[in-house]
Amino acid sequence: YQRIHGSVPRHAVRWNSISMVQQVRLQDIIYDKADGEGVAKITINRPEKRNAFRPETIEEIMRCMTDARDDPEIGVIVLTGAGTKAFCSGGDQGVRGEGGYVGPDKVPRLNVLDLQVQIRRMPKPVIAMVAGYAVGGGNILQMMCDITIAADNAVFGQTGPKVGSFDAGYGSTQMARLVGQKKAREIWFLARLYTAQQALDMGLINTVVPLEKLQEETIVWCREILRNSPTALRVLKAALNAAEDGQAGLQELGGNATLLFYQTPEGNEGRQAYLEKRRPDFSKFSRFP
Ligand code: S0N
Repeated sequence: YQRIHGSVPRHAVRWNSISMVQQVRLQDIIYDKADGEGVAKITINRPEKRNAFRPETIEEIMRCMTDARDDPEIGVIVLTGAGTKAFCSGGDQGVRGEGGYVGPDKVPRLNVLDLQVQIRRMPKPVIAMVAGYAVGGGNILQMMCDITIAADNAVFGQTGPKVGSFDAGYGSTQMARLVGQKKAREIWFLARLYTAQQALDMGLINTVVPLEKLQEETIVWCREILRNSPTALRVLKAALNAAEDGQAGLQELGGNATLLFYQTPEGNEGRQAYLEKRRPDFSKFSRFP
């Protein structure tokens, strides 16, 4: 073995410490927070490409999603596209290379998959506000959102099999959960486009409103959600995910149990005892039936 592969070098490694990570100026998206509303809005801003995403677009959306998640003032996140012609037309075929979509660093990526997971795990509701085309990876993004509000000009569908791409992850499985196995196979195998009303009828989206009412109706839904208990919403989302996400889903739901437990006197007794270097006294806490 040694003769063929040689020995592995054993010299000491030199670590270069990095104390700052890059800040990104938003180019492909617009990020807004509504005054005093608790709503953040992320708008894909490439209307000349029907809001197709490239790696930088996804990177920027993910940063803003993280910001909105960490902002205690934000309770709902709206994902949308600039203009009225498209929500998102999927991956930018102009930068598709071998192995993924290529950004300025020349590395091919499928980082939209990371965004799908981020939306899935977001502990706040994410609403897709869809005008125009939601096709390919754009349809998958709207499917990953908790709620979809569509304008009456919206069009949905998968184009992958026509352009040599597919999403065999959430893009297939989440679709089947939403519309059923037969319909999901039809959508993927025939790669047809569907009107907003057809999408509503098959359970792909939540509601259809006139285009000119899209923003207004979305804000009404946001306000209605924001009246409700944030903890109830986050645990319900985790529970709905957990039923389908296996160990990852249980981890998310379990995290919520820990979050709640940390807010109880029983949880705090353990921490306090450790800090005070004494034995914890859990005797006063009930053992519920
Ligand atoms: C959206 C369509 C139907 C709109 O038609 P319309 O209104 O007639 O406009 P066009 O004249 O066709 O388009 C206007 C300009 O925009 C450009 N453009 C549109 N879409 C794209 C795109 N996706 N990529 C690059 N450019 C786009 C047009 O080229 C045109 O530009 P000019 O004026 O310069 O010619 C229609 O545009 C359409 O069908 N678009 C293509 C839709 C499509 O096939 N999308 C890709 C599907 N695949 C994916 O999304 C894969 C995504 C992915 O990364 C992935 C990978 C692994 C696992 C999962 C996924 C995932 O799906 O998320």
